[in-house]
Amino acid sequence: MRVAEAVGRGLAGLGVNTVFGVVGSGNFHVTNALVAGGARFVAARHEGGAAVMADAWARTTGSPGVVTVHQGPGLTNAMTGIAEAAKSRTPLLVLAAEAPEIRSNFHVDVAGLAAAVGAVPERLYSPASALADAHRAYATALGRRTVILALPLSVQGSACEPGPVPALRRAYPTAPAAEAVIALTEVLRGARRPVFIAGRGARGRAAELERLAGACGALLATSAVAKGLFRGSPWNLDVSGGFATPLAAELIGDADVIVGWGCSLNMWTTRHGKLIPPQAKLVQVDDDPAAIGAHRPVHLGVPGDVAETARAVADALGGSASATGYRSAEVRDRISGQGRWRDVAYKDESDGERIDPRTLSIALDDLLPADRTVAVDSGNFMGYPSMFLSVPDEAGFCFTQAFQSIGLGLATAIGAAVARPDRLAVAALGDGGALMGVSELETVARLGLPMVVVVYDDEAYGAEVHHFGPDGDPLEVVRFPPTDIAAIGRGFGFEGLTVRDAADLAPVRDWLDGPRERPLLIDAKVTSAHGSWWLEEAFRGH
Ligand SMILES: Cc1ncc(C[n+]2csc(CCOP(=O)(O)OP(=O)(O)O)c2C)c(N)n1
Repeated sequence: MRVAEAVGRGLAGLGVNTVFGVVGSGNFHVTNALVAGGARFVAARHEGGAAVMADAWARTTGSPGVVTVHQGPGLTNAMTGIAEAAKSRTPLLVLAAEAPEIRSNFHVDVAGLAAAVGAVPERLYSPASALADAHRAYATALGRRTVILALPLSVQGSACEPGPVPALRRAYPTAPAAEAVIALTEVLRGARRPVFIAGRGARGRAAELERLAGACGALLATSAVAKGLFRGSPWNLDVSGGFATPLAAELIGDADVIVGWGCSLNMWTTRHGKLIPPQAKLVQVDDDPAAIGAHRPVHLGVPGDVAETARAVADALGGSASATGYRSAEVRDRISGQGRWRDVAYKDESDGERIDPRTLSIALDDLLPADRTVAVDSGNFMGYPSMFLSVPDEAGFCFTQAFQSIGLGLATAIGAAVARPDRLAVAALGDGGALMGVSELETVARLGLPMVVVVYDDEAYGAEVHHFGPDGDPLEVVRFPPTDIAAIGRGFGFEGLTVRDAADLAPVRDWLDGPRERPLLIDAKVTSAHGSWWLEEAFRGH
């Protein structure tokens, strides 16, 4: 058997059941071997899209994503998606064909590319070690790393004797130290207004955190990437950071203890620290000790798994303990009345020609089924869908924004849709991001995904317009003539709808009630008189 086939079959044997990619001569055999081993192959139209789809699939399923690319340009095309995954600590395995000969026109320094974006470089060293190499690369990815496994063409084409694939070593969650549990219990026992901010590392651990929060009277918030985690709790403040409601910002700002759970507490989540009151004790729980204190100095750092730590501290507080803490009837009523962005009054700036993005988002929130996955691209518009579209749980929000690249939103929605075909995928894009990632519209149509793509179309790189406009800088370089994006969608096989007014959304109802055989693209011509209020905050990070 050739190495390429043994590696593909071996990875399928480890449980790889879905692979994204663009196939060329260098990854043809390994991809087909994965398919022969039982995996589904999802063809993307651009490797950047393929990498992002695999990333979003991994975030949505919790299992490592796999993407396969051709040597040279196949890998360089995928690099932005790989960088996003690496910065997000997505478990992702990139199967990258490699032309190691220095004179090959396909040659690139694969390990150098991996290192440059924070991914782990791995390779098939020889026919004899190939299966063990692939096994090691997959196990590393499983430990929440993005791994680029170089597949040298000469090794791939060599014969090998594939032995049995060893089972993956089971990993157990890290228990917190007993002293740390005592220290955190003491902090929470003394807390009068505690707030929990849960991040990516808390996904899937809402039950343990809600139990502990009940025992100490804490309010619940998340970072953007964990939006949806506490959906349904009357104590849910939703997202902390740039997207926080005025009420969430006020209540977090009055906290006396803030505990970050699997949350880096970075500049986005804390509004550059402004959301964290100076008098509050800041605690961070994370299974990666290097994450503790990385962005903000903390009063107490607890290395440990989020669920294990929450369980241990709840037990220490007293199994069925329940404290009032921050959970007064008044706070509950305020959250219920003002806890969502749509509860905040605003002046509708729609003018018949262009729709206010808030009005658009609220109307879509009402129209679209609650069982949805929302994926958001980057740009001035990005807060509107993030803040106004509710999601059913943390798997219902896919936010590939660690690298702050535009153009990833559509592929994100595809990966999430493949992972959760039971939910309606909603891709929320700016016109700039939509046109950058446009090739994957064909993938949506070809796969028959019942997706709604909403383009917040201001005919500009609005983020730049609103950033530089107030200084009187020339803006021709960031403005564009109108594009009929609905017609572009139709060309790819979508139903296309242009929206200038809330009434123009009526066909969305018909589409939802129909067979949804073709995906729907909504080109919403949005108002753009001024920048969004979270944008200024975002630009402070530049
Ligand atoms: C790959 C990449 N190129 C450039 C940028 C800089 N940038 C940030 S937002 C933005 C404009 C995005 O325009 P659009 O998608 O239409 O959304 P809008 O800001 O208009 O809401 C640009 C060019 C980026 N973040 N990523």
